[in-house]
Amino acid sequence: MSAAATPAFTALRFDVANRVATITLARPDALNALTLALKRDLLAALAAARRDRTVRAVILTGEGRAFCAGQDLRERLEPDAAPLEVELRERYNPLVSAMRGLPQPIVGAINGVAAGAGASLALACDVRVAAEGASFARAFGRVGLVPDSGATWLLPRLVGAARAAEMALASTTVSADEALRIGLVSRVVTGDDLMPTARELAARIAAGAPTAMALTKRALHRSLDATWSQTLEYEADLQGVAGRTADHAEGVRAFLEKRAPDFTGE
Ligand code: T3D
Repeated sequence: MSAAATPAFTALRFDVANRVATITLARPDALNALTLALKRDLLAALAAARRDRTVRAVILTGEGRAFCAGQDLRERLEPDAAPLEVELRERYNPLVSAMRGLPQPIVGAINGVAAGAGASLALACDVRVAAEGASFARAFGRVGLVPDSGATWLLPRLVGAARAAEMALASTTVSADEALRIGLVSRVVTGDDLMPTARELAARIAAGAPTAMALTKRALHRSLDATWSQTLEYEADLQGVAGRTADHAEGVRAFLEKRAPDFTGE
């Protein structure tokens, strides 16, 4: 994609390098709380990543000491703020749906606290790696709200019903180490190692055949609410699609010729 086609972002940074798009929420003074501008930018950044055929994986992270503190509560107090249900249907739901529907897998580099809808953004990533000082705070209860942006669906599926209920109802904050123990993240590393680790994971994803990666993401998502037999059928359908790609043929040739495959996305 040419630089001219990249939208101008005011509340985040969007960089593409080595087939990986990095989206950095950039309102550090407000712990990257989600304003209208940031939500608009994030949706546009996901669309830009989707359009860019060179992008094979995405990293989502935050600038400063927080990943994202959820809805910007100052903006909520403005007289023309949309009713909550409208805000959810028109902004938050499209955002987390765009993350889940993005063909390229998303690595969440959880650099600090992820609270409220910020935690929901983290949950909507495909892979999560956390810095030692990061934490997950449901936060909704403290401001008299219910978990949203897919949290009540994703959380029990990721950590089980009992822990999800405790986090959601008792608004307990989960440290990075606890998040690793309960399966909310797959790795915890030092703050200095966070972005290198996220880039390494993204590079491993980017080295895969793009169609296979996109279909694998789709199958993993679909399995969360499908039966065993539906999953077997779905895997067979997707394997049929992957098996007809040039990348599959290239992968087999590369294996037999004892060399690294050159996947083109075809
Ligand atoms: O439209 C809709 O509302 C839809 C629904 C959305 C769902 C939600 O996301 S509801 C949940 C909203 N988020 C929260 O309730 C979290 C609020 N923040 C906190 O609880 C704490 O800030 C943290 C636990 C995340 C971190 O605490 P701490 O002590 O490390 O930092 P701090 O001092 O509280 O915050 C630092 C600054 O960030 C501070 O600004 P200041 O005083 O230095 O100018 C603080 O006001 C600001 N900030 C933090 N979170 C938000 C925020 N500003 C606006 N909105 C925030 N959510």
